[in-house]
Amino acid sequence: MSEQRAFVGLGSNLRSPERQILLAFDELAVLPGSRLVGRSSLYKTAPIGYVDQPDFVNAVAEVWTQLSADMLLDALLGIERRHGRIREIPNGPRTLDLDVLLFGDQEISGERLQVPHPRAHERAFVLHPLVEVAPDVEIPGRGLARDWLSQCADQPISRIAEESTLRRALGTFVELT
Ligand code: PH2
Ligand code: MG
Ligand code: MG
Repeated sequence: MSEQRAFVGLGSNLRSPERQILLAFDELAVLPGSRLVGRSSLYKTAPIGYVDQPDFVNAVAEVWTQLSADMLLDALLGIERRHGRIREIPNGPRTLDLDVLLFGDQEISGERLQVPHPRAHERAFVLHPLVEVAPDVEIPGRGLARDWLSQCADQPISRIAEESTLRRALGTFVELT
């Protein structure tokens, strides 16, 4: 079975964002037909787009998967639902957002899925964790992800801690839903 190297963006700004992200990593680790091979640090980031909302916690996961991009998206939407995601304001506050950022070198422009994520290359909250887990990764059609970092230097972002450190600090989790 052939595997694709996919990158998933994680974001949360409601109901203990750090815990939402760490729990989502655990759920990504048991995705069928997939291997979670990389987890970025967690980053605190200022909201981009709709700005009247709390700061986000963002991260990126590297997943090698036998799923199709569509099946991966379905699995991610399932995880979002389990975190109580309710879609109200577009780009507004959310308990958990999971986006397919990259799927191998594929370019997909469907109704429900656009890959590479159309705004990935212009967002610090995507690029910093992405380059942390995959320093040489390319965004198809855009070139090296790291070469875009300087263009979003004005977007506030700070690394909170490595995942393992945060886990120790926050302890064992109870289900959030
Ligand atoms: N997600 C958005 C819109 N704006 N801003 C930050 N900092 N982090 C996000 O994950 C984010 C955002 C839409 O998905
Ligand atoms: Mg998003
Ligand atoms: Mg999304």
